[in-house]
Amino acid sequence: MSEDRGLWTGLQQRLHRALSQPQVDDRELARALNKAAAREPSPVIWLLGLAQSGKTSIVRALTGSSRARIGDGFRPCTATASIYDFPPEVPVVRFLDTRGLGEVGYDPAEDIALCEQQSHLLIVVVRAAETRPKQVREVLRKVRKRHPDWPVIIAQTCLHHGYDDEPSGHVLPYPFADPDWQESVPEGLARLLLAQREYFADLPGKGALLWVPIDFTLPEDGFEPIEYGIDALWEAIEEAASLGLEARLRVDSGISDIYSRAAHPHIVGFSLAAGTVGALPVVDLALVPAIQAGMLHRLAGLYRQRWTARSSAEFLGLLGSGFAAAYGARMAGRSLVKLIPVWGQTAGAVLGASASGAITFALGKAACAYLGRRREGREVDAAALREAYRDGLEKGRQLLRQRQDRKEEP
Ligand SMILES: Nc1nc2c(ncn2[C@@H]2O[C@H](COP(=O)(O)OP(=O)(O)OP(=O)(O)O)[C@@H](O)[C@H]2O)c(=O)[nH]1
Ligand SMILES: [Mg+2]
Repeated sequence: MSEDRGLWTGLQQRLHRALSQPQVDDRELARALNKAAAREPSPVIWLLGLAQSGKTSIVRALTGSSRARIGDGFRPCTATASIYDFPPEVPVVRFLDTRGLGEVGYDPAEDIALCEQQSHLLIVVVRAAETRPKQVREVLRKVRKRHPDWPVIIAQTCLHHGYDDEPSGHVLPYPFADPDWQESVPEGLARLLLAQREYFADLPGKGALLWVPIDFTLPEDGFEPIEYGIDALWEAIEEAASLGLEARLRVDSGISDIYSRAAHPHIVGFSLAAGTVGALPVVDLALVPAIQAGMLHRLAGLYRQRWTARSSAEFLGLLGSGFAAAYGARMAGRSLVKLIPVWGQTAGAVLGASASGAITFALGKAACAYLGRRREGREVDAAALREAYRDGLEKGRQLLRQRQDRKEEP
């Protein structure tokens, strides 16, 4: 255990050193992130739907990023599909958008193959008013033949186009989880949704088909809420793939500060990367401080600030010395050793992953507390910072544990 303590102290010293530089070593950071991405590729969500069916709107709602940024971020990855990494530098999720679907003779083989290489989730996107989407059904048939077990979410979009003529808002509370939903929604809409479900009824395969009616409108459309059905979509995503995506992308609704909301998925991405390179061989642990320093610089950017050597000194000073070492020792001494009876390679790997990831997450959350105060021109309070750090350790540990648990699932 004393060896462990030495290890963590060493890492902390490296972090101090990395942070005393005015800039991040971008090459080192890229090397670390690439290594992490190669070892632990992020899940892909495949959005299958015709042009203008609402695919980008789903990406926007799930990630909270702007339409323009999403548009700029998509890059071609197969002959007929493009991919959007979110967040771009440290993706916690990737969205595959099949451009070729509307074209005659579109062959989904290559897109299917890409999804097969990585953990995946298929979301079919169809406008509710389109009751017989033939092309989509044909492609889905091919996918299900090849992968009868893949669960599929079918998002039925643009619901209000199916509302009756007199002006009416969305039915609230969201009724579609209720088995008798037909009785509470406008008749015309119920007819459309059921017709569409019937049209897909004879698909091959036995994986679940999860139907999720949604309406993601613009504020000027005058519908409330503008992301109608988003909770149901999240639920379906977790049910279909248990990727833990909601925790990775969505911040507690209690946190209204837009900066810390925007920072959250970045912190998750850097923490998962640190967790991956922290999982042995020990030589790669040396990459963890590079990732942490990179994260602090990027977070400062999100808060429209610069992370300087002075920020580092102030931040680490307020955080108190020995934060990582103490944590490493605590982890080694307690929870994990109890969980894993034979202290061996596995334990070391899990410890390295969990601790590196959790510490990174905690540093990120503490940095948000620091940057948020500084942005408002307020004095930074050490107690608040340490509290954010402590809380972050716990949440970060959960995040890493969830990933570990998923890997151990049969
Ligand atoms: N009312 C409503 N409008 C939607 C919904 N989803 C998308 N839209 C609107 O429909 C249009 C197309 O939506 P996008 O999300 O860009 O659709 P897309 O599938 O990405 O389209 P392409 O990129 O052209 O293939 C936009 O004007 C959206 O604002 C929805 O659920 N309800
Ligand atoms: Mg689009």
